[in-house]
Amino acid sequence: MCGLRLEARQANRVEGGGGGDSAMEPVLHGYRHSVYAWIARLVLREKGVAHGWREVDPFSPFVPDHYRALHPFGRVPVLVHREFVLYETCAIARYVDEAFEGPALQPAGARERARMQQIVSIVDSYAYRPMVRQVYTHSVFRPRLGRAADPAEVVAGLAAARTVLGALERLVAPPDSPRWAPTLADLHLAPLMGYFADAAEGHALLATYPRLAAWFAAMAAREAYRATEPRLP
Ligand SMILES: N[C@@H](CCC(=O)N[C@@H](CS)C(=O)NCC(=O)O)C(=O)O
Repeated sequence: MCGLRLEARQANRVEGGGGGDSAMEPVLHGYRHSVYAWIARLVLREKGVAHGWREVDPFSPFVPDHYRALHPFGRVPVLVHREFVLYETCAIARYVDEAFEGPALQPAGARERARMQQIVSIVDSYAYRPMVRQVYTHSVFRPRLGRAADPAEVVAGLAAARTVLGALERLVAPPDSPRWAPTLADLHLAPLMGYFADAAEGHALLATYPRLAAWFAAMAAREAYRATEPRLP
């Protein structure tokens, strides 16, 4: 089941390792541009879990009823593993780490696990909206797709991002030892930071937080990050 293999896409299926029975593999329902779907794909990749993919656009007015049956809030992602249906990215990440073979993505100690959960919670509670929905969406995503963007959203997002980056500067553990291995906190934060740093303003602001910038450079260089990074048209 485990063992990382270079990405090979087939129709709506992603091979990750093991070469096992595809009917037994989990299927991730997600949107190609979603940062939360990216987190789930990054966790699956780091864990070395082969998985299928079903594309669903949660922003479309036509989210199908069968998808709403999986996710009552109509968001992405959802993981379906045999009869087990799971939504909420932090729950998906923990399930993938605990239900499959592969490298451990959660530390053993109580304090280290608490720090990991703290960073995941900061991402969900304080970082996603300003850094992705305001800065990235209005500086990168909308302009590149030819859609209307609001520069005031970028300014407001950057202001809120300063508090987030200041907190994370004190909390992240840069990979400065050979025994360093990513945790679910790193894998939750890296896609969000990747989108934020894709904006020129975000990139410049991140550079003023040296520990966080070093941490992000190391995360962005990982094979799993590069293999799962979404591409805009
Ligand atoms: N708490 C959810 C958040 C997921 C989420 O907000 N996903 C976004 C895409 S990145 C979404 O589906 N947005 C659709 C919408 O806001 O209507 C999780 O952790 O999975």
